[in-house]
Amino acid sequence: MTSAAPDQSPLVRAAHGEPQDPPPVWFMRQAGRSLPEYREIREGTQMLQACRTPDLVTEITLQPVRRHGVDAAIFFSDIVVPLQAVGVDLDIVPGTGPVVADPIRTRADLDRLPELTPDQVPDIAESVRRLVAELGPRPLIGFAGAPFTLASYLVEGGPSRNHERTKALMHGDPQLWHDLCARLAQISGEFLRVQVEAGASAVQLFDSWAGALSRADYREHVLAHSRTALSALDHRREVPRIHFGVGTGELLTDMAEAGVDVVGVDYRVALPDAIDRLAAAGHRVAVQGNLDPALLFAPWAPLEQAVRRIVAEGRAAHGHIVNLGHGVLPSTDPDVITRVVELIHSLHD
Ligand code: 1CP
Repeated sequence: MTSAAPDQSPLVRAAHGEPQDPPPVWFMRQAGRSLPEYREIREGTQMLQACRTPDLVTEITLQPVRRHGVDAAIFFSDIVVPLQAVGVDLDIVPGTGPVVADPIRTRADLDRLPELTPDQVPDIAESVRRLVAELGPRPLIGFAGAPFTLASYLVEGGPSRNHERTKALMHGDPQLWHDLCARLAQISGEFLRVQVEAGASAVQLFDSWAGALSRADYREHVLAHSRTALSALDHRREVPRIHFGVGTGELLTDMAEAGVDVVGVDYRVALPDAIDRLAAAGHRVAVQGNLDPALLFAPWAPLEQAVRRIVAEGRAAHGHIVNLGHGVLPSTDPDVITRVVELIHSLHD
């Protein structure tokens, strides 16, 4: 299934606009609570502690690759790891997500947020190097959170449905907002650069909550900062960049402007519509997606039909990477995921 080197792998080729037959497949949140072996190895270790322990990061990243035979590994970490590395007092609370002790809402708060330097994350480079050695021809996807999504956690102090304090800051003090996002673009870009310099073959920038924004707000307050984060990799243009957000059907063409090779499509948008929108706006980019994660709970017949449809629809794109439209849900039956991977790998044009 995989060729000699990760930079020649189906995933990297598809990301650079060369359609693959069958298309490569991986799943957002493929590591994690859906796997019994993950629950077992995480027992007694806090999430952030696990993310900073190379033995655990290596093992947890490899678990879904071994079990499902997916075409890429995604580095086991979290978008808030670099924030903690620069000194932000935060925790990942089980069942909730990231919680920040002192939210950032004023200029004085921002002054407490330093830039990220590689010496703050030597363990990240170490984990990536070990993984690349273990994975052989299979690519490792590095990742980071985009400035808007990181800002939302820092300003709200934790997960948020409406992002109201974040939007209040964006509109109430645009200068402070831009300065905050510029700092986060440095942190995010540096976190990506560390992973790529250590051997990651592709990256994904998660702007998970960008779908909460209007196009006007996205373009005025967010897009340039995501572009800055990705520009940290401009010297390594052979490393493809994937950009994903939830509920971003209205923003797909704007997100494509951030300097990306692949646009992630969530399950609310039909893949042909996403492909048409991107092409009509003049973007020659690949697409990733977009099976509804809840369909993994449906009987096999409708699930198989949906998978076959998505693979067929993706053949019209400048490269297609099969994925879910958001992450694997924790109670998903892992055997269903394995079966979906086997099906995709059997689908020749
Ligand atoms: O103890 C646990 O198992 C906690 C659950 C968990 C896990 C497994 C969290 C807390 N993070 C992670 C790992 C993680 N986070 C990965 C692993 C690699 C893989 O995909 O296999 C990745 C890519 C992330 C990235 C991440 N963290 C995002 C972007 C992706 C997305 O889902 O949109 C976001 C938004 C976060 C924040 C976060 N961390 C954890 C949770 C539960 C959340 C979301 C909280 C919220 O709803 O706001």
